[in-house]
Amino acid sequence: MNEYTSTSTMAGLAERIRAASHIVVLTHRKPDGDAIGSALAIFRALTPAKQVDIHLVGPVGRSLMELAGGTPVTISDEPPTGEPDLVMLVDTGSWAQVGPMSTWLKTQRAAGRVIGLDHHPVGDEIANERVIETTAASCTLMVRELLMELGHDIDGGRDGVGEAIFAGLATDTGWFQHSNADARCYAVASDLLQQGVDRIRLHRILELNASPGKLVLLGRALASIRWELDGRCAIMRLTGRDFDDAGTGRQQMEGLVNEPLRVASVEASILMYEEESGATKISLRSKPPRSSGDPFFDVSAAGRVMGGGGHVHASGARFEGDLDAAQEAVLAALCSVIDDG
Ligand SMILES: [Mn+2]
Repeated sequence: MNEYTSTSTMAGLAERIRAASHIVVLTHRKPDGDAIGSALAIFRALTPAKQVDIHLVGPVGRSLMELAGGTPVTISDEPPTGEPDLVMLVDTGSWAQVGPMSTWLKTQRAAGRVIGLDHHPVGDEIANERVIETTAASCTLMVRELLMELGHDIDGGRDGVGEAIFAGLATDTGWFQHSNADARCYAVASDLLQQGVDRIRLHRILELNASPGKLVLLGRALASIRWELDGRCAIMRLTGRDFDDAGTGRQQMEGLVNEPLRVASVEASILMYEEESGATKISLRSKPPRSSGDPFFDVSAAGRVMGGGGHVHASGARFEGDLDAAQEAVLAALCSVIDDG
């Protein structure tokens, strides 16, 4: 794998945007708050001066659609129609994550039209020019910098650029709790609040907006916990039956994987669920070390062992096999990367 690092600068990307009149914004499939926040911020800042199309591969949860508000988004597995002169890929740089957009993106890459902004440590050669900042708490922080480079003010009003940036920042840091919520993150959050961003409204939209079925899933997930590695790892599973009973489909699992981290002994929490295909999706989370320098579970490394990836404390993978086989594989992957000191 080539090194996944910056091949351009914010000024370089800004130049590409200045020269463009029709921009398509893409992100990873199953977009989260940061992915959508990044796309919304770009749209809100650059229109109507430019034509911007946000093209998402779903599913997209209800709360994220509410976040989008009046900003138009297309949700489709089919590639965009029409020929943009620039494609912006945000919050991912991985072929696996763009799914059904891959073929279309390859033709855009061949035409030299793709620029990328990402804060993940692992990715592929998709963007012709990219800026990668793995220390950025959210991709929306990077979008903010790019927009400021372009001379845009960050408007804090309802359905404005600031809301979109704050939404990505808040959701990617677990509302400013995760280890990635550094001083820069808090400083930008403070600036956005001063611009008038309504964090109470955003919290309600993003975090207090579930259906009753979500609690059914939470109950099933908690009831399924198996304690492994002397109680340092909790593994939960959700079956197709659980999704049927909850009436949620496989769309309302945000946050469930974090629940076992409340337990003192737990260093890593894993949520596995059955896909319709029979494969198993796996989410991994871990606690930061007690003190800096102490050992912790690097779930990004564990995810990579399984062909997935992510951040050191939040990652994911997909396993071709049932829940029992997936559990065996993910535990083996986790054990292979534990620094037991
Ligand atoms: Mn992100």
